[in-house]
Amino acid sequence: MLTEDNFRFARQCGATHLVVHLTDYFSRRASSGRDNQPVGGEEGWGPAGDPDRLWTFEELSDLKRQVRAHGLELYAIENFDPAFWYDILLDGPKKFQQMENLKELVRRAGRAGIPCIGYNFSLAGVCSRIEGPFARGGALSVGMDGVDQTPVPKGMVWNMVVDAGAEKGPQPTVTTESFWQRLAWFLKELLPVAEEAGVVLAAHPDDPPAQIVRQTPRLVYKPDLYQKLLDLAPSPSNQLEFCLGTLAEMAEGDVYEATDRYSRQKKIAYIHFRNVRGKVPRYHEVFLDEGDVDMFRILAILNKNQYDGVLIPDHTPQMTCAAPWHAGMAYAMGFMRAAIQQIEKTESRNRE
Ligand SMILES: [Mn+2]
Repeated sequence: MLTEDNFRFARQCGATHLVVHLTDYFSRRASSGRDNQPVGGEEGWGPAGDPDRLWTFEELSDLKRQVRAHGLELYAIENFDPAFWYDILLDGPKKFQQMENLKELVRRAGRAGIPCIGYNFSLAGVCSRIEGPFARGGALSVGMDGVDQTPVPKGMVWNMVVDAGAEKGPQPTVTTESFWQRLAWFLKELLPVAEEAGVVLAAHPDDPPAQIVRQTPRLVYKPDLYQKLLDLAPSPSNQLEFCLGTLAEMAEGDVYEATDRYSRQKKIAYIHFRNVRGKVPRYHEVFLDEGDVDMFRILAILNKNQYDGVLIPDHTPQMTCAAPWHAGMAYAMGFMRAAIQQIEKTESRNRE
């Protein structure tokens, strides 16, 4: 989707910055529309990328330049390809080599002028979701109806196949405590390199935020656990990819309180601006103006705490027309632009 037309589309929607995915989660869906959200199943979304084909400095800086030529800034890369770091997540034999590769990627991003990389430290990744006409007017979106506890098979991480030749059978289980230790190792190794490269590592919470999904532990399934992640490795490069939709789905905690708490600490690298109805284990993703969350109240909290970072629409419901994804994004962007302009107008009136 990183095409000239889509850069123009983003600019026309009022975007100033881009967050891009360089992992092709959709390769298996090539025939059925590449721009919808996959929900996967027991086989996940399909094959991950090539572990030996790291994104090169040239690719990253070319993309940065291309984006800039359209009046936009490339702010962040979202997610490492599961092929690059699966043994870091699994504590497998290739974790040391894969960590060297991630360090190299972080250095390349820094050198290319990309200040942020989003990640989600998770074995099962985004999974256990259903798809249906859940948003207003029957717009197609995703949700959850009970937690999938089918074990993740060997050779799969983050809902993608990283080793097609892996023996059959479920992955061995891991405790929540030892999975936190894997995250601690990841941060201890990568954060010093990120600091030196001028790159922020931004953690997405677990989506969906259930405590155990597909028999794997989740680390950030309630708002307080974001604090645990921050306190685990104090560093200016240890920040959050703050997903409002996921936070609102959490069975415990309060999305407004969390927004206040983490924006006050200046720990939000960027925000996924998304609305939902319901909570884990039963919720639906919906349009920004019809969900449980008062998005204006969120923006007022961010404004009070002088948040000046990036906000992006997360996934949106698909709209019934020739370009369902684009229409959904344009609708979200229009809502966001209007809400932000409203706050700016009120601010300047208050100053007068
Ligand atoms: Mn998100």
